Amino acid sequence: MNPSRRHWFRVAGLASLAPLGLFARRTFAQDHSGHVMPPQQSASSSAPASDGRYTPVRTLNGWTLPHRMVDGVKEFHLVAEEIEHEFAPGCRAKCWGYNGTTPGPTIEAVEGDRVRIYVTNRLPEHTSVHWHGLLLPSGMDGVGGLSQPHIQPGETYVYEFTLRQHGTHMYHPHADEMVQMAVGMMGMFIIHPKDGEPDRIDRDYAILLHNWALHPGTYRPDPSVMVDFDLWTMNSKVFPAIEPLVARTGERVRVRIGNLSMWNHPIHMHGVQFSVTGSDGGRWAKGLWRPETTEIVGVGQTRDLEFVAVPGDWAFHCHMSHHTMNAMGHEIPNTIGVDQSGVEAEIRKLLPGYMAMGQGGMAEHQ
Ligand SMILES: [Cu+2]
Repeated sequence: MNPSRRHWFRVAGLASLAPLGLFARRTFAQDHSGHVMPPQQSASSSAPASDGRYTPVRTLNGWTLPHRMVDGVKEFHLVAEEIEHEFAPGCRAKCWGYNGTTPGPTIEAVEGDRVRIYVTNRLPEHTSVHWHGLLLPSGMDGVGGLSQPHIQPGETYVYEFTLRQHGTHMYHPHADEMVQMAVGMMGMFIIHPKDGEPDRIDRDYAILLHNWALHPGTYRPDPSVMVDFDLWTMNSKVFPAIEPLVARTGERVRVRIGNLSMWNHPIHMHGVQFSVTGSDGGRWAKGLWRPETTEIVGVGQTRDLEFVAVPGDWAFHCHMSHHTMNAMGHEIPNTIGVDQSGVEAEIRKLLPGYMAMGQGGMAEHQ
């Protein structure tokens, strides 16, 4: 077992620290540095993330796609392309994403807006973009071969529709889905209610859940894997690279969670009871809200969790423990309780750098 394998065992998956109530001085401006931006957006990237009618969503470890106004239409430009992605320091892979990142940038708009979204394909194969959960004309639904021709490499396709709803939504290809989603092509699409919200939201966070089959010693996620994934991510990051949710005591916090992985995730929050207040069906009427401490976010679903921040450092994680810790390897011998003294030296003669691990449990990997 080489050192990098050992390091990979140390990265934890669907877990984040949520130091609620701790005031941390930090900027909430979206950082676009280093991302590939289409020329027409570079010229107008000063477009504010919010038009003043809502609290902008912050995508942890991610960013929000700037838009420009053209004759009353909000114009966005997504570029599908291969990228180099870092899940955590020392854990990198060739992935596919949008505008330089996985997940792609969050698209944010307001109910009633008309949006025009250019999609340029810089992948080696065709693609499309499906606006998951959005109510729109069939021809804008983005299913390659059904509602539109596929977008061929080098082509730019234009989607245009009016937002008839609000809620937490997602986007992803509906072309070679098994491959393109397995290697990171996805993003969130947030639509704020046009009439505002009865309870002011102080902090609005967006997290997209995913899983990856990045086998030890490989550099591209394996799209053929259906269940035994190696990495479980929040916004394509694993602990400790996942940014914390930060709030001041008493602030109202919303965490929007989308799931485009291949598993359902019971998302558990320490320290508070949250209310489930919305989904891709929109923001729910208050009579439908329910208090929980764990909410299953199923495959293809979104959920909005809201709470008032209390002081402390709190964990926020998927309760599938293999997802929390990142399983990495599968079908390996169970060495717990096995005396491995002397084995390491013997195996190192054949495999230099081999490290015996797991006699007392998995904690010695961490
Ligand atoms: Cu999970």
